[in-house]
Amino acid sequence: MTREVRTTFGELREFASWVEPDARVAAGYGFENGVIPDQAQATVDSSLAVFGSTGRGAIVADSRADWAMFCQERFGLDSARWPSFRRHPLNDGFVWRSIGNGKRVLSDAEAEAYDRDGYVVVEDVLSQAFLNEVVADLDRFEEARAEAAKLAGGKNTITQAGKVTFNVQLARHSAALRELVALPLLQHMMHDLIGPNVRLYWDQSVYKSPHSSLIFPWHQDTGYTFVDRPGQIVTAWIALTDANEDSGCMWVLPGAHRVGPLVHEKSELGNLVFDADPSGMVPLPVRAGSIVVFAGLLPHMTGGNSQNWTRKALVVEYAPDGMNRIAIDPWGEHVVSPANNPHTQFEILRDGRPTVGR
Ligand SMILES: O=C(O)CCC(=O)C(=O)O
Repeated sequence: MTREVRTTFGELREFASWVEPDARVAAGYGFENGVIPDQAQATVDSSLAVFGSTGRGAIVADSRADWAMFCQERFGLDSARWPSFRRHPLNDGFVWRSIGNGKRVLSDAEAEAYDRDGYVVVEDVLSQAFLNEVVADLDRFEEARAEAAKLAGGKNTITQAGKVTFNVQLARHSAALRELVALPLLQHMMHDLIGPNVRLYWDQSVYKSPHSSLIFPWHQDTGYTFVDRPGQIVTAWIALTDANEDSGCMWVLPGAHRVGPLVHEKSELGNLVFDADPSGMVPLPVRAGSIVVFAGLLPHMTGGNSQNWTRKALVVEYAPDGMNRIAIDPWGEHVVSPANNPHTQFEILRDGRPTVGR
């Protein structure tokens, strides 16, 4: 059923990323000098298009995720295109900022894609020889992790023996991993996406066992710990083996990063942001050695692995130097702590210059 909501342009202008209609479009509606006054009447329909009161074509036909969230929160209008978004209580007026000028490695088209969709895929970055070196190191930690999970009755946090294992903050223990997280390509890409001062924020391996139907549910990487600069966290998901729809590749909801931090529910499988698969989800199958680079705010999930080999991936998150984590204590007070542990969150770029890996 089509629903419509009556409002004014003044109210629509409260949407922080509101873009004024082209002056010619506005003039075509009879608004003098192409300027639409705040008190002019408007209608928003269930496709989230905006119409002026003269009833001609749509003045705005934009259904970006942040606009969808504004319409959900303000008018109770749900769009067919987007899932229902539940804002994190600390997400007070988040606005997505586009990447500026002065890029080093991203082309304009890639920067535009990251801004619009929240991700770019960089194919075939790592040689098989280097992959072998990294995987050999990770496999050593993996055995210990799987053993610890077995001793804990098969489950240790979100690791489940024989199904999926997560091994966290290994860069401090492995020279190959330290080389990987500070590859010049990644350093320069983080310069383009984050800025001149960048730290490693988090790293973890994720192994999906053969014939494991476990999914890793829809979440934002910022959905585990709230941070004060969520729009600047960037994740590099590095495929250490091939990853496709049958072996547990990455799935994303393009464009949904623009809504900022969302509420996550805790589940056995991990924190989750949507109960059901959103209709706009897309798979990102990649060959071993490729990297999916995405915004820490982009909702994503991985599927099960029906193959007879282990799907291996490394998640590396980067953040601007100076970023803080914010937790809420039982008395409702904010507990602020800097994400700058020198062993696990070391700098990779200072004033635009690589600090490690050279
Ligand atoms: O590699 C996977 O299967 C899941 C990775 C992921 O989304 C994460 O660790 O946040």
